[in-house]
Amino acid sequence: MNRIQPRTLALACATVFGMAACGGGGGGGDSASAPAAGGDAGTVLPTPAPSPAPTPVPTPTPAPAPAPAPAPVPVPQPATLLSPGASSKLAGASVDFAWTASDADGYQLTVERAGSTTPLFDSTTASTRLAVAGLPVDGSELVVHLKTRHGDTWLPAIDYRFIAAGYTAAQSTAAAKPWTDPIALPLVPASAANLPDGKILIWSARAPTYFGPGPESTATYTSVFDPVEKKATAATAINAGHEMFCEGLSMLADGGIMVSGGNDAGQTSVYDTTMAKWTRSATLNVPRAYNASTTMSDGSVFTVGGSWSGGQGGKVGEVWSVSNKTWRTLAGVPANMPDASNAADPPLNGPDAAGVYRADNHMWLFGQADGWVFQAGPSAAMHWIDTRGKGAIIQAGLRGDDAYAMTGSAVMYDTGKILKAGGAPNHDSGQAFKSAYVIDINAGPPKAPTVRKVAPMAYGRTFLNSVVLPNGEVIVIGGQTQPVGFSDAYGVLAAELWNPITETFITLPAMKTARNYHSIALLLMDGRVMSGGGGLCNCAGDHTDAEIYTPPYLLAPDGSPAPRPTLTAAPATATWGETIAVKTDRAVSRFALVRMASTTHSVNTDQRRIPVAFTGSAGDYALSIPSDRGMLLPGNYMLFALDAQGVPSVARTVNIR
Ligand SMILES: [Cu+2]
Repeated sequence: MNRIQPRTLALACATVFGMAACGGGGGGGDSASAPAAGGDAGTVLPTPAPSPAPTPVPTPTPAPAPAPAPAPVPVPQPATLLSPGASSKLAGASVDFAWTASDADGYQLTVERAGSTTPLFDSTTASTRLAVAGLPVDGSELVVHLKTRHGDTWLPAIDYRFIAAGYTAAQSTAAAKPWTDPIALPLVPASAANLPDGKILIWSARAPTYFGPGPESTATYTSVFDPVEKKATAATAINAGHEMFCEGLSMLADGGIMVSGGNDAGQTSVYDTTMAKWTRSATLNVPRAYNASTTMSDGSVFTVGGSWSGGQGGKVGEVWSVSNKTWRTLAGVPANMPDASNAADPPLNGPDAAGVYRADNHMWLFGQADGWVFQAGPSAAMHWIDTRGKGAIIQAGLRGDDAYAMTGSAVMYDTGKILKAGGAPNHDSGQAFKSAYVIDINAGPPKAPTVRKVAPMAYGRTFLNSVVLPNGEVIVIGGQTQPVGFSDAYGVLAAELWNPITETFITLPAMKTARNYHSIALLLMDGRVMSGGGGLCNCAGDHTDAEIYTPPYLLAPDGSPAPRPTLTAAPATATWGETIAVKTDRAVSRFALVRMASTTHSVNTDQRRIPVAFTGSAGDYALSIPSDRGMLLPGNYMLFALDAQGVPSVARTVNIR
């Protein structure tokens, strides 16, 4: 280094060059400034003469020589993913992952489904790229862990999230035959319910294709449909003094099916699945039809609304007590309120053009814990209903910018998360809505839920049916772009499939038959979906048949039937908070409970899909049954296992109690 002694430099400045400015050099000791003086430390300067003697310059304290800089120790750096771009949607089942080199000795790439620790792919390499094949193409969420090894040390993984590619055309739109041909039934299934053996109980009204006055008086025609054999039993007129048509429907804790109200308005009937028999239950305090009902966490049932029969207005809430088997009126839960009260305290009823006759019909009710019920619509305002004591209605805010949406649908596709789709401005008129919303009630009662508007359906639909699949997807089926009762006009034949990760719909192939007013749809134990009925009018709109849809998740990417995991052992009953042992014939990635359901008139307050956390591997699993009785309502459930590709097993029936 060109290091100059400060004193030498100072003298040189003062005595030889007389540069006052040079004085500054004396105070420093900063070697960096020294060369600016231009002096050469090795030059011998001439002795100055004559006097005066130079003023001594104070000797500055020399700065300590800095310690030599330590040799840099390289800090091992983790590799970072270069492609695909983080959070992107993958292009297909095969993806090339590439990352930075980072002077490392090796890398480990692991791909998992979100929420699962069963790897879809797991490999180490010295290369900075890996081709991964066989990833799911169901639009689900995937997590990629990239680990880097320096010598013997693995650095912590860096995690990336991706959305799996969506279904291939062969799965979603070009499947060879996703819908069965229409399967003949002995009646119009205007109502239907899952039975614990996988069959479907269906019924019409006092005649197989007609309701209302007639010589059969109060009979109801019923049948049992076997979706595997594609056969239904002959229609049987059961005479429980109850025309179970346009009724409230709820699945009870023991799997029984409760029918409240209907065309003769005041009766309640229960189907006992063990005895395969209908029995008369307690009479309602308020006769009603087009009411909705929901089971609650203690097994009691709440119903409200229903001015279609038994007089208009005043269809106050009632609770059927599971302990004393009678109905109790809730004075604090009116189904409709005078218009004057509406602005500040919007009521349960909507502003239907037909008045309260329609406006208090078909509410979307979700039973919760401790006597609470969430009412998601069809009114624009949502409500929490407290069924304890005399009952109370608590405002839960508006459903975003959504309007009153009569005969739309609302389905709980994940714990506390509800997809609302479609509906119309009136029961019998207006253009049906395409819009969809996600409502999250996980904050619990009486807090207002969060609401997000999500991408709409391709078609406006009213009188539609929505069915949640074990993977959280929701199929919307049928319905009309304008409501016209007992008619195939304006019917939408193409179904749509909603993805809960991307929150978008894709359009599915069309069924053969319009399924509008008085149609039903239900999930089957084998993961397929039944769509049937429509009409019940002794007219051209009658459809005494059903079609069964095979959703894309049951197909391999090439459209062929996908290999399915099998649930080989599961208990028949389970209770909240319990850990149950379950066996499968291969490794699986997810488990879900889907509640068995009853449905009529686009209303299905039973179905809900509750994912189940688990531990274990390779076919032996311990499932943690959720402890929230309000989310996991009592009753029969379909337990599904889903493999890494998202293919569901055939379900096993588990009664939660
Ligand atoms: Cu009806």
